[in-house]
Amino acid sequence: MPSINLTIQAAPAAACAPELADGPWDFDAVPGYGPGSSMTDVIPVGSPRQGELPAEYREASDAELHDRIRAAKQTLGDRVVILGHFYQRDEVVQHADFVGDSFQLANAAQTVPDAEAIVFCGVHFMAETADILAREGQSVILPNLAAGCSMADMADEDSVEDCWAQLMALYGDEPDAEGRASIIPVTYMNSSAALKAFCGRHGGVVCTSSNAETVLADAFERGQRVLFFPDQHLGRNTAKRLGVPLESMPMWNPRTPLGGNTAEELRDARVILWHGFCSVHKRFTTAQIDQARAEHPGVRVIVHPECPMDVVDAADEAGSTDYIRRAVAAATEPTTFAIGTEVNMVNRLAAEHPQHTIFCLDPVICPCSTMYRIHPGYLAWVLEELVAGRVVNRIRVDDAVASHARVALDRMLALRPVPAAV
Ligand code: CIZ
Repeated sequence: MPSINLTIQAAPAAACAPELADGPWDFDAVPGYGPGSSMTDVIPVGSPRQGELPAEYREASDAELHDRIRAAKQTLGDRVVILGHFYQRDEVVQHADFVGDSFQLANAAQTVPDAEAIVFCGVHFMAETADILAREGQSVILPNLAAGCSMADMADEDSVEDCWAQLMALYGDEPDAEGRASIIPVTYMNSSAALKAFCGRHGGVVCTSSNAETVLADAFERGQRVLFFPDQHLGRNTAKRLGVPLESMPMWNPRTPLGGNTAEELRDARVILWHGFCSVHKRFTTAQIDQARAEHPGVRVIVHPECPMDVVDAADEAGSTDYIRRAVAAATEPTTFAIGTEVNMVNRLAAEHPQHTIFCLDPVICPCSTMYRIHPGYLAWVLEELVAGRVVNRIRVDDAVASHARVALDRMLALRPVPAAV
């Protein structure tokens, strides 16, 4: 199957940015998320930057890099486990021991107890989660430190603390007559370890896109309101499914007093939505769905719940990456699927299920720009460093942060376990 890299080299006009044909080291030196879906998002000052990749990796051919990755992996054996996120490019995923969503992968690493190193081919918050769940003595490695997540970066710890202080001043921290807290913080898995720890400290919880409904329903039983961050769309789509009216879901704009709301609006709120979004899923529109339906009568449209509400409402189904993967695998008759999620995952599903017609709802190839930074050159480098006895690009979460974050993760797991990686 052609990888994103090859597709772009073959048809640059169909890509959203011509720099996608360059190696990531060409834009690693420049501030910003790099070409792709989040290229216009503002990168926070102080975001990790990747140092220069040694020339031998930048200059190696694709074939040489793959040979070197395979050889290093063979030398390391069970001492290393490579995790590939669903959104990762195929040139990298072909070397992964497990493919899955972020939480599935963090758990999958624990099924290889002899692994001293977990190489996470995903983005920064995913490597942090893997480190939180890793056993003593395991190192989690992110092959390119500049692989962040623009959505996770939209909710930084200081802004959330500031928001919380304003909400506490408004609501107080006394429970109501039924014992419900004034507000419960819920963070999406796509957030920093510091925010997961914030939730752990304040009676809050983590959710994934597969269990958001269960987690929110439980938070409504324990609290009068929910502060949901960082993805407004997952929060809105999920709360709407639970019957919360849109007028009870004000948006919180950080650095604006009361998030840009009146005290009365916030008192009446059921869910306060953080002003964050995923730049990949924000690209999907109802016009694309209309076009898919016009061109492919009978098409089954499945979108991710990080898409805007009108897109989720116009689709036939909405669900997490794992839901989408299982829905396609379960279709017994040849089916046409139009899928609203990251293009690498959609192309992989199309290659794995040739009996179906599967295409991405967005006709312009615009991959997740931060995932895209994990190039085989970086993977070869971190593995060969391990062979030489050196751990580079280690992601470490401070012990105190990790223990509070684990509280919020455990609250989530007590509600509903997450399915395993493949
Ligand atoms: O948690 C993940 O890996 C992401 C980014 C989404 C999902 O639906 O799995």
